[in-house]
Amino acid sequence: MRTSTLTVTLTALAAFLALGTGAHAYDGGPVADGGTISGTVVFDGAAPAPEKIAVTKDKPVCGEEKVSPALAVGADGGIANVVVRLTNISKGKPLEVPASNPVFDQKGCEYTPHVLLFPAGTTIDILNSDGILHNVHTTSEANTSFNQAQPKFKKKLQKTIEKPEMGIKVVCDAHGWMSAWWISQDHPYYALTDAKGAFSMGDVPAGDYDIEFWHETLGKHMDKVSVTAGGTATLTVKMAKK
Ligand SMILES: [Cu+2]
Repeated sequence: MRTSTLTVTLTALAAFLALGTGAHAYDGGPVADGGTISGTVVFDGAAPAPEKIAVTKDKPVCGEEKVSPALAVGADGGIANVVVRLTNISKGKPLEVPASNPVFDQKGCEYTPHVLLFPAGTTIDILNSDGILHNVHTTSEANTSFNQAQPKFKKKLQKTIEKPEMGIKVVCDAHGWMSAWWISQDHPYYALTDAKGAFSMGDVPAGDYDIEFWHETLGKHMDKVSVTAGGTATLTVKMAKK
């Protein structure tokens, strides 16, 4: 009697703990006859002029002026650097850490790329292509934040981001205009819009999905998309200033 009560209690406790940690294992494997989700994210309204920032330090390397990378709207209204991801997928192609590390470079006192997407567990090669001191300062919640100086002789740092996290902000305390975002994923169905606002993700199992669009200054937009076997679902999404 006492043993079975304990067993029931422990089972309930285990279920409670699993809920409490938000554990939702993603199940990766072969996808047969998957579909594609592609589309464009466009700015709703007249495209704002790119914001310019006067350089106050290290001008021989950084230049006189920088264009803010925060909101880049192309000629046809397409918005670059929008993170697109499915939010309710639990099964599909495997999530694999890239065979070669993604590169995050500091060149001309700018980060390239401005938004970097990668699977959780990825090691990032952080380069300093400038002959001056930068520091890499991240603000994380799920992962460990770090703030590391990268002098001109330290051409490469490596950091592994172990856990999924949407939106790790990266800044340089020496150059206030430098900023970037790292997005660490818990499944492989994500994409980043290009300079024309276009994105595409493939091998999506047929089904109905919630799809999220996130931009650092425009916020979040949620939508729904239905994928058929071997088909292509096309979305056009508008995002506006909040
Ligand atoms: Cu810097």
